[in-house]
Amino acid sequence: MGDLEKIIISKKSNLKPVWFMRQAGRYLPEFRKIRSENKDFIKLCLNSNLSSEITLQPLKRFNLDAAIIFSDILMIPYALGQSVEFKKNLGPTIEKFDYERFNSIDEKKFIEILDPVYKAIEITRKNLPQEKSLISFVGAPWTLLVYMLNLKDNIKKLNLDSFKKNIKNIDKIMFKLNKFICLHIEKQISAGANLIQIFDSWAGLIPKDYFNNLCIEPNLNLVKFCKEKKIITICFPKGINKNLLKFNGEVQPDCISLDYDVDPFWARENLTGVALQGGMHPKFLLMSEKDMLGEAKKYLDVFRDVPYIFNLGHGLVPETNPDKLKKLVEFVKEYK
Ligand code: 1CP
Repeated sequence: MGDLEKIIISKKSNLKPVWFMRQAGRYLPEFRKIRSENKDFIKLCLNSNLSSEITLQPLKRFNLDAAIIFSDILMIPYALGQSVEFKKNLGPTIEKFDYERFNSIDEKKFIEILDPVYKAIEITRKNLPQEKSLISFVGAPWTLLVYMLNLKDNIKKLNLDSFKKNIKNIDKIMFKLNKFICLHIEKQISAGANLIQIFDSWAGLIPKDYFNNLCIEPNLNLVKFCKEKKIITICFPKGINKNLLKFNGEVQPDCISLDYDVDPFWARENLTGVALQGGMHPKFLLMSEKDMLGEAKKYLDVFRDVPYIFNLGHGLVPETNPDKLKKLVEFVKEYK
């Protein structure tokens, strides 16, 4: 068992494991090399050997406690019939949602399309030392919907009365998404992943009146499913700030990943009975070493006596210098 699982299950505070969101990514020259030779991002995610190699790249450089499988939350919409394209520096472009096509995909077809992801997990687990954890992940239903239905720019136009009318078949879409996200979780765990992070990266966009329906309930459904299967969960509902108190009380995941807007002192006092992770702003890795380590010390001091996994408040940015990251990992490892 890796330190991540130990800390989450036994709520020990003497271990301070470390890993980073987007630790496999564009700030690493060895990733950029593979990426430049593989222009189609989805195809790259579906190349089990390369995806496994990319997953392990940061662990060759840094003394990290976990690997996170190189994939994307948008693999689910892709397997549910929507084509996805990643244009340089633009983020993902997704084909217009087609309900009939979405509805026509069954479990067999879905698993067939995503099988290379499960193979990549198998290969990676075999090549990863026993004491290192392998994290798999999914996007939460709301965050997937933001991409699938292109909601990011239209969010202000939505209001409580119009939402259900505006988005035809929303209940059916949510139902099917939940089912297929659970399936993807289960298949990733069977393939050898040790825990699941649920990314609700756009939870902060949810209008207040929908918070229960679109954040609490869908995350609760996923966490309940995982608990039944004894799967460890880390939830990352980004941007909900003090609503984390309600989230923790009602969803009760094993671990909550904090974003950079959450006050760490507030989190320590208010988010109890749960392991905590992350929080430090990724921009500190672009500052002087003194500023970066000073901020890291702040988080380590605040969470000294609680179960805490060192990480950031969001993913590493492409401008991050790998040597700086190495210093940060060493600092966390030496912290007493
Ligand atoms: O052009 C490139 O090289 C692609 C950049 C890239 C990478 C390296 C994308 C496109 N996805 C990934 C991998 C990825 N995505 C991982 C790999 C494991 C690791 O962390 O090292 C993970 C966990 C994700 C998850 C993901 N994808 C999230 C949730 C986390 C977050 O950042 O909030 C989201 C929102 C996505 C969508 C996505 N995929 C890629 C981009 C640039 C985005 C975000 C676009 C946006 O801001 O809307």
